Amino acid sequence: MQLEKKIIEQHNDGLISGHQKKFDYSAGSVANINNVLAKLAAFQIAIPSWALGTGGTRFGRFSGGGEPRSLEDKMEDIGLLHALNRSSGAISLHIPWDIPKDVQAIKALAAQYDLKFDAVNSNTFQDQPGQQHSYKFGSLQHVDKAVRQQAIDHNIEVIRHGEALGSDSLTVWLADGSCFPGQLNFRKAFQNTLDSLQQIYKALPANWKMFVEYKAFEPNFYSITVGDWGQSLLYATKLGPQAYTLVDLGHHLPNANIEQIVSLLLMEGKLGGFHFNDSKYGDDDLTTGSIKPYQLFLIFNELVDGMDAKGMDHATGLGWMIDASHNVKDPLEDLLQSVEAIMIAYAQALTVDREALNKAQANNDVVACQEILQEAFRTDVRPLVAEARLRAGGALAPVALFRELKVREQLINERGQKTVATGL
Ligand code: LRH
Ligand code: MN
Repeated sequence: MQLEKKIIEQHNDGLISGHQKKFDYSAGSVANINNVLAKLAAFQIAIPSWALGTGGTRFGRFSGGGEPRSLEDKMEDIGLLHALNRSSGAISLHIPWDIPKDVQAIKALAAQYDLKFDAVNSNTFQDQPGQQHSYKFGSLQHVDKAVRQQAIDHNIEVIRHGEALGSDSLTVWLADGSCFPGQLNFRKAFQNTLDSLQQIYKALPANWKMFVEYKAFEPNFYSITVGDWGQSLLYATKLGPQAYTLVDLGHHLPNANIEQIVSLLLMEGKLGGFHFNDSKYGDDDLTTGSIKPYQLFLIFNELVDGMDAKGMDHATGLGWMIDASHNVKDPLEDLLQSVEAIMIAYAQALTVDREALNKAQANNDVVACQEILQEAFRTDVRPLVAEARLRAGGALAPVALFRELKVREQLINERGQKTVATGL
């Protein structure tokens, strides 16, 4: 379903006067408004190919219908999101869930929907049909060299798929670890994993990055071999300059100070990118900003401060990706809400009065520090995000238009009620 420009213009015409009032008011309190709008327009968030269908848990899965049947359908859905909000201009593929049958056709489709290929993701956390060695007891950490080699070969194959599509980064998330004390020799597991990652690192094209994604627990529940930011940083540092850490917001133990982790990884030049989502307990993969919007703002506050300190371009300096799973929401509406929450947190961080904050910090004026930060967090920047979207040809109210057009109903008519998308 390709969204015509005139449909979006008609939608905007109906909302423009209300929007203009709100925008004029908000813009009035923002110092460098055109710079903020330009940065918002340039900021693109990659949509995970594995999160366009209904997710589920071991207790149940409740499909909403009209799910993508193929990579082509997935690109059509992301193309629709991008047409609505002009901030979803990239797709992150997961291999083997999304192996392109016809690379040239897929690249042509990407151009048609104005989509780029972000990081490609390997998968050594599931056994594929006909696979010689099982990953039950791990992959790159495995005690058996043959299993490790199988996993190394898979990651190199993923790089080749990415190269063919024009991607320039590989995300390696390992479920490897143990479920019981005594099951694993931590030092051998680390060394096997490092040796294996070094084999994969050697296969990286010169301009590629490798993102080492850490996670505290699940599906192993006693230890994970890349279990936290420190371990991921250790691997990335030992691997070399093309290796970085990847921060999935849901992969931390309760109450972890993620914004502090982000500021230090950025300072060290070893922060590669993000998997945005939200959670209250574990790796819940909920809508970004739906549970802890202040934490999301604080993370972007550290990102803007740290990237400016390094002279990094906000839009291209790091990998901006969503990683979510939709149990009760329409997958596309959920993704529209996640992108909106990320853009709002970024816009709020861009409006922080950094000079005043630095001065207050230098004076240990704790109250003033909080006042300055929360002034930005409590500023309604939604009209700024909407204005950037409007100027980029997007819809003023993406979720409302998605519903007005009865997109899900149309997809169910086209694809059926029972289609199941590959992915989580
Ligand atoms: C692991 C993870 C990883 C993906 C998977 C789909 O929890 O966050 O990034 O490979 O989800
Ligand atoms: Mn992730």
